[in-house]
Amino acid sequence: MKNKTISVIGVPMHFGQGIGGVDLGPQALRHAGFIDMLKTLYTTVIDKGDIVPSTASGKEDGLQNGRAIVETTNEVRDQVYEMLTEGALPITLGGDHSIALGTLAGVVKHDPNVGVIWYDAHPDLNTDETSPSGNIHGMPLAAGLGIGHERLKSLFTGGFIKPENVVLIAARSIDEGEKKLIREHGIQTYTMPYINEKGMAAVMQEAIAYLRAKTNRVHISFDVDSLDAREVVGTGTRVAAGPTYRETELAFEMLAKSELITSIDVVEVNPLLDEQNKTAEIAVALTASLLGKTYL
Ligand code: 6HN
Ligand code: MN
Ligand code: MN
Ligand code: MN
Repeated sequence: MKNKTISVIGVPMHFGQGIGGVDLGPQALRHAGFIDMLKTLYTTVIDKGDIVPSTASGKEDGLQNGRAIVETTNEVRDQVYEMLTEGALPITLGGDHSIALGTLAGVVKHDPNVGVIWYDAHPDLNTDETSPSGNIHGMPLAAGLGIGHERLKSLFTGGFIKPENVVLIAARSIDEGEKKLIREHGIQTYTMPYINEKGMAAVMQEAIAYLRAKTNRVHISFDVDSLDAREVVGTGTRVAAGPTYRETELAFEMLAKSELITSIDVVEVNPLLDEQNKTAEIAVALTASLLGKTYL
């Protein structure tokens, strides 16, 4: 058993995209045994329950539900920041990926040099101007870097993430505006063809060495749509040709051994799209790997 305190907060919010049910993500993860899993690995697990999101605010100022998302993620930022100052490892359960506006704002307020792993089929580097959908769940990483709508950037009361401290893993659905941003800022991006060519172990070795050279604290934002579309039914924006459960388990075990991970998001689980809560179960098992579960 490890001694560090784990603190969990649920954010049952769906305003960052249009499909209902992702707001049931925290409940689905809890039903799949998320908290019990943590208790098998850590002596102190604090479940702070779920934040109550604001009510839908509609389209204002060019952002769909922008006000509701900013109000809700303000609270996420404050909670995550507080957990970090207390020395805990915060885990935030989504909800759609817009909740990462709050977690990124919280982790960077605590450590301006924090690293970020974006384990996702998508880079989530759109702005209100480049987004093909207008959905804010495709924008949190851009805002975290200080790019995009003022209203989203205003959450970052403790500064922005450094682009050189960000690593994208499993990206394979990348919009034109996102490509431009990745090139302009030289964001370290491990796309699927690169992972296929080198193998996941070599890629993770490279990613870990890259981050270790810059920081000793890394936030991982784990979007379950990172996994191959065939493996995760319960999520709203599935993409083919992704890493398998097995490859992701390997990647996360390597991250556990690196001892770099200091905060975690688990997002985009939608039990209404799922079969028998399997996506939540996979997310629970993979988070266990990330936290150092061993088989023997
Ligand atoms: N996610 N790039 C697309 C968009 O609408 O901006 C998809 C975003 C998906 C976001 O999965 O967190
Ligand atoms: Mn508060
Ligand atoms: Mn995402
Ligand atoms: Mn995604």
